Amino acid sequence: MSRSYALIGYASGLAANNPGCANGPLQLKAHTFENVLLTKGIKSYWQAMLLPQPEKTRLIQVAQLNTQLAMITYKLRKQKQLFIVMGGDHSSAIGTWSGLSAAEMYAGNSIGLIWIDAHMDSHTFDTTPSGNIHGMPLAALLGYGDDNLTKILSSQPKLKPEKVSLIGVRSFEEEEAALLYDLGVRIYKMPEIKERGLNVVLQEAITRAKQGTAGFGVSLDLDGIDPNDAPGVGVPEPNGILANDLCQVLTLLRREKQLFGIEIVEYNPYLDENHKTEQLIHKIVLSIFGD
Ligand SMILES: [Mn+2]
Repeated sequence: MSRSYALIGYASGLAANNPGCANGPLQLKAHTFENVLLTKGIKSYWQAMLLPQPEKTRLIQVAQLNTQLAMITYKLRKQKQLFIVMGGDHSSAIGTWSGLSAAEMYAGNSIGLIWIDAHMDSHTFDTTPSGNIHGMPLAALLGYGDDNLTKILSSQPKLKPEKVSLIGVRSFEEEEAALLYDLGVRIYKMPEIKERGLNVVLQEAITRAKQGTAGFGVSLDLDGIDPNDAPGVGVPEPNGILANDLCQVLTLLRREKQLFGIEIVEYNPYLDENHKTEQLIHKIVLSIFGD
């Protein structure tokens, strides 16, 4: 086992309804996340801990932070270095996947993405009821929304809709659904997951993400998981994916040489119960990158 993983903390909750998730990566680092992973045979190191800087508007703060993040994942991909981004709110996806996509774009390649979430995260400023940017990252990556969010490292859309799958959806607004269905993003809502099984669904999503692409990533919003199993999130939605089921099927990713990096977001330590969500994060990383 010689592989090691670059850890990047996105210590910001500026784009969320509850800013406490800013402390998620800081708490993981304070509790020596890298040592916990090492006891499970996974080598990692902290590459960066990104903190928001004072700017005129929240939008500019989020855009600047994600530009920093994109430059990091861009470089890591060029070095063929696998990474784990720890949020922070889900606006981090804009930076994480803009960087990865830009790194492949110049060679004419695209990337796939598997997005696990209770929500669609596909609003723009024209449709959002809350104004929270963490409800917009998937739209931004597909090329829709404010230029500050859609043009990071490249003016091109960062994702091709037919290479994107959304898993675990159970709460969304009509405008988001209209955008994603029009574009042809594959959406697996909870009834389909229950009917066909999470294993089949993830296998389909992996196939979609890697066929005709250079490789793919996974963006995991912890609110995709049932709140009984992952209470430490800002926007809990009942009737989610069971943590045990998820960890079991995520082991499908262990054999995937085209998996370039993952992102685990919306961990809010203030809302956690006896470190349940924190320990689940350890288990998720082990499921994906363990032996
Ligand atoms: Mn999300």
